[in-house]
Amino acid sequence: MAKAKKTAVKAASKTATKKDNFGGLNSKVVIQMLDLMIKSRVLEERLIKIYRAGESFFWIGGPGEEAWGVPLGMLARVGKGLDFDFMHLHYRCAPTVLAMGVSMLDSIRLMTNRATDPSTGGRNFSNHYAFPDMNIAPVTSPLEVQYPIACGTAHAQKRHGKKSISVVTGGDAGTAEAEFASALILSSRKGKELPVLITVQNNKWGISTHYDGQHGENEIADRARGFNIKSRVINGNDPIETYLAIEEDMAYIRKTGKPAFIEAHVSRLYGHSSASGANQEKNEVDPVKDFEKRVTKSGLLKESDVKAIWEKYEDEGIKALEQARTEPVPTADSIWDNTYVGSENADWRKF
Ligand SMILES: Cc1ncc(C[n+]2csc(CCOP(=O)(O)OP(=O)(O)O)c2C)c(N)n1
Ligand SMILES: [Mg+2]
Repeated sequence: MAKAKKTAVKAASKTATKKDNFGGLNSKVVIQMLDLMIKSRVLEERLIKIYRAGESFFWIGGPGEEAWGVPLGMLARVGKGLDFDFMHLHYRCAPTVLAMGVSMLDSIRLMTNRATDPSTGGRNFSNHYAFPDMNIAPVTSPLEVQYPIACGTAHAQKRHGKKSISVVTGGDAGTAEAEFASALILSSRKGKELPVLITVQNNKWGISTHYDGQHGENEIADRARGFNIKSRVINGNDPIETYLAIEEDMAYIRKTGKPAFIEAHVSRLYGHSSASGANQEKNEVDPVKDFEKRVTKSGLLKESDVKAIWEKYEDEGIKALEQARTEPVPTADSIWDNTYVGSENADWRKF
């Protein structure tokens, strides 16, 4: 564990290697990116093992979206309140929340339904995070509701005037929902544009329905272009291309107060969820393995350094699970906590 850290710091003192300049990014950023991508993969594979061992009921998550999600989390301005960015994420966002500073332990607490889970008190699925102190809005199971909600926080941020932005993520199939169209309209009205980064992670699947045959537009990004939103398609399996695109678009949104749109092509590496078996897909690009090869080929890290990173996080994941196992599950008397019951809005008859 200590060895991997030391190696990373030593390599970070270089600015780039001769063989690969990684889009001009500092080598410290490149190494941090690979480190977090591996961390995310190890966590997700741990969550799948937890499901298989019968220690949880359901798994859904983000293996295959690391090259997209990690740069996004690294570039977010993390904090609480309107001075900082708001994140409206979907259920494949583990890479992003880990890059923002969420721990493996808190993810495993959610997966194993512990009362100590800070997101939901042990009452929701894996990867349904909520971290108010980091402006990470609750991940919802109903697809796409996060899109117009992101316009709401963006509206408040615009009025606040501190150049913070809202970010929203979601899948390709979900764009069929009306809320997606609403967000394009709400964010782009002339003179009232909103500082929101609208994104779609296109893995070409909605559970078992393929992308082909479901879209009249040539690419999802075309729909944003129809509303004069700055829009592009990127290879979301390439973390360097992704980092540079998000960095540029975030700067544009902060400067102009206007929206931007990114369609990122990504992999779905373990199928939709545990409902479809959570088995590894052999025909999908593995962004973590690809980037690992690129980094070692460049000479920035040795294969042994990368192996040490995997081992470090395997160790962390196992220790986190052992810790979560010792913690209590929610009790029946907390069933109404954090619901409308008992609050001022509890009785609809009084509305
Ligand atoms: C409003 C709504 N309709 C249907 C579902 C059931 N459902 C859950 S995930 C999913 C597929 C979503 O596909 P996509 O938006 O492409 O995201 P991906 O899972 O591929 O990342 C569906 C239909 C839901 N959760 N919410
Ligand atoms: Mg999809």
